[in-house]
Amino acid sequence: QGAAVARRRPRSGLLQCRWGPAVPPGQTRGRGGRKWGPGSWGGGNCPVLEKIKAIQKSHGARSLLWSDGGGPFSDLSRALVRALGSPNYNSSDAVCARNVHHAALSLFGFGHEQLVYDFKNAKQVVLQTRNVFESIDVREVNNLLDGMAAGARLTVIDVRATVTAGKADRFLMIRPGTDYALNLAVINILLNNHLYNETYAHAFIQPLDALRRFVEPYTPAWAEGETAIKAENIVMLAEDLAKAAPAVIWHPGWMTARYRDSFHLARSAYIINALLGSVGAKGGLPLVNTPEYLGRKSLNRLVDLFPKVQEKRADGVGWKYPQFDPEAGLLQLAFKAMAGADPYPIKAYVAFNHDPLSSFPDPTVIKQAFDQLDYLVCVTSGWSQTAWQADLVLPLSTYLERESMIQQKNDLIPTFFIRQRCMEPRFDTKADWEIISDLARKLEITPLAFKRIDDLWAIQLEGVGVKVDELLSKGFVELTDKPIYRKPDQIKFPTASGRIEIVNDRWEKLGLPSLKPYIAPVTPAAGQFRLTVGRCALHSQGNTINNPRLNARMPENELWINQSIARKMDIEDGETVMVTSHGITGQLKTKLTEFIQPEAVFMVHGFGRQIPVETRALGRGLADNTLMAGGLDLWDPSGGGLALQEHFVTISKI
Ligand SMILES: Nc1nc2c(c(=O)[nH]1)N[C@H]1C(S)=C(S)[C@@H](COP(=O)(O)OP(=O)(O)OC[C@H]3O[C@@H](n4cnc5c(=O)[nH]c(N)nc54)[C@H](O)[C@@H]3O)O[C@H]1N2
Ligand SMILES: Nc1nc2c(c(=O)[nH]1)N[C@H]1C(S)=C(S)[C@@H](COP(=O)(O)OP(=O)(O)OC[C@H]3O[C@@H](n4cnc5c(=O)[nH]c(N)nc54)[C@H](O)[C@@H]3O)O[C@H]1N2
Ligand SMILES: [Mo]
Repeated sequence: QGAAVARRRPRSGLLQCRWGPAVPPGQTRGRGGRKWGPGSWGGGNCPVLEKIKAIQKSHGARSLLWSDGGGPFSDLSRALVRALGSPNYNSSDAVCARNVHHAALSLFGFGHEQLVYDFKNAKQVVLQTRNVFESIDVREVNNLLDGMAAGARLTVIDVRATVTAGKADRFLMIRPGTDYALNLAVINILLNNHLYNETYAHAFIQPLDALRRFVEPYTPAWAEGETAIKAENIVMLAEDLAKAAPAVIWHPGWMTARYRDSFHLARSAYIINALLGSVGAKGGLPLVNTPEYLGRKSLNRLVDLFPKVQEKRADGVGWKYPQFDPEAGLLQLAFKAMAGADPYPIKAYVAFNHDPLSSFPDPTVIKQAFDQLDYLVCVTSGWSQTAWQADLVLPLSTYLERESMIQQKNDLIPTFFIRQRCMEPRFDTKADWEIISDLARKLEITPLAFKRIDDLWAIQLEGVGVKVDELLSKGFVELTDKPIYRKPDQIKFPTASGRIEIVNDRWEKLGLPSLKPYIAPVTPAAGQFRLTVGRCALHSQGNTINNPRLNARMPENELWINQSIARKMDIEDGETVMVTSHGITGQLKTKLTEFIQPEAVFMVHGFGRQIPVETRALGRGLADNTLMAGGLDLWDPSGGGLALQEHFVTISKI
């Protein structure tokens, strides 16, 4: 991969694009497929620095866009973007968890990461659109297995039988896109059959009457017609949950960029938890604890070293769309701004450890937006679809070859942890903090111009009361011995009413109803299927497909299709078929199974790589996002997440 190019060069090099041959007349310039060769890490003459400076000088500081995968490691990136005077930092979360994040904000006043899934102590766990044992968070897997060993019962609601479904006590195969109907019926049962926790509801939920009136038409019998799940099974599920309450988790979803009502689906899941009294409870969704809650201090954030940029964000978040959290923005709208120079031109873009061309729908349209850029930089540890289009690639050390910023995990036990460098980089790469510090030094942003990682750690830890040596020797420093669960009288929601807001004024004022009536999803036309997507246990998104060992085990994805339907179409198991959507066609091998809902087909995300240097991955399998033409415009107006599963494909024999 990228590193293979670097291998031939001395340690001072920098992968830098050289322009390819001139484009024949009549064709657009276009990016990609250029010749690549070494550059230098910069000495006096740093190309990235000069370019960014020049662009910001002629188009304003705001003409810089920066995106990454978000999460706890992005503090340094955010700080640099602020220091450069641009409001346009975006995470990738619009294609991941934005809907559930905003759903939590609208109900509780805090984001989804302020609640823990206490799998270890749960008695009933419902996983809806969650494949815990294949779409992995290691600690979560262990906790759920521990919980199940201690007797927790597992219900899985999915459009297909996953490994997680295979381990479940109850598997409910649902029609794709109808989960909201199911949840409304569950709320209906809880309220009408007095299965909810009245004391909790009285103390924490407002207004319950509005909710009661709203769910009246959504009976279990009605939901059966939508979801294809038997009414009696829906009732049984609600009753089982009520018996186990409050040690119940109805998971509100993680990758929730699926439908136009995913925000409301996530809200309904949270509301079910609230009615069962599990929000805040042991074995349910207790609140995380912060160091401040224990009378301690959080890590200092580097982003706070700089004043907030007052300029309006290019993606409209915070002004045109006041309902959304401006911390992460919505990248699809930043691409729109880039394409149309509206509200202003975006001329430089840094994709930091991030591959939007494989993780956002409609890569053709994104590439057209890239044509409006003067400069596209990718910081990456391996080739990616986006890096291939870049003007400059800065090679990043892999995680074992770099140390990282100290992290804080707010949890039942708030914890600090540190990642150390295990080995020197094999190739000519640098750690993320080294790359950013180098830039900062040259830009004279002194507070971020760290010479040693210890200087960065020292700023993070100032006044925190934890020594770096302790972190280095233990890896993790926990702030209490035991998990802390709050008593009900210690729970406060940071909303206007101090309670869980079933009706939220911020959204209502924008004409976005808090209780949105159910709209049935489009039923696929004859011969069509709804495209559903997800992860597999072996690969990490698209970035491991070319890894030799992982590629040997799983070189391509396959198309799950309902066996009875496939047989009628004369399609065999393992046969290569044409998959077409919006006029775009690809080929994929089939996997025939009874265990997928007949309206859906499913494929693992991340395959169908298209860049020649990834020799093993090249052209193997199919990229789901290429089948999502027009997808940048399909997003949940209340939650901001893209609706990646509002696309249909036709399958035909070759
Ligand atoms: N091994 C591995 N683990 C990972 C990742 C990885 O790339 N590889 N990625 C990580 C990341 S970034 C994330 S966000 C998480 C994602 O974690 P999850 O959200 O659990 O993972 P997914 O596989 O996207 O989707 C879960 C399930 O939703 C189902 N589904 C699709 N449509 C519907 C529907 O309409 N209704 C219902 N009920 N179910 C539906 C799919 O069949 C799938 O089994 O995984 C994380 N863990
Ligand atoms: N169509 C469709 N789109 C999706 C999804 C989907 O299921 N379908 N899933 C969505 C989800 S849940 C998420 S979180 C986003 C993720 O979207 P991205 O964040 O774009 O995806 P990643 O592949 O995790 O990260 C991309 C970059 O991380 C860097 N990287 C980090 N570690 C490594 C490594 O060890 N090897 C290599 N080669 N590169 C590394 C590389 O620069 C790589 O290009 O995508 C979303 N987009
Ligand atoms: Mo994700």
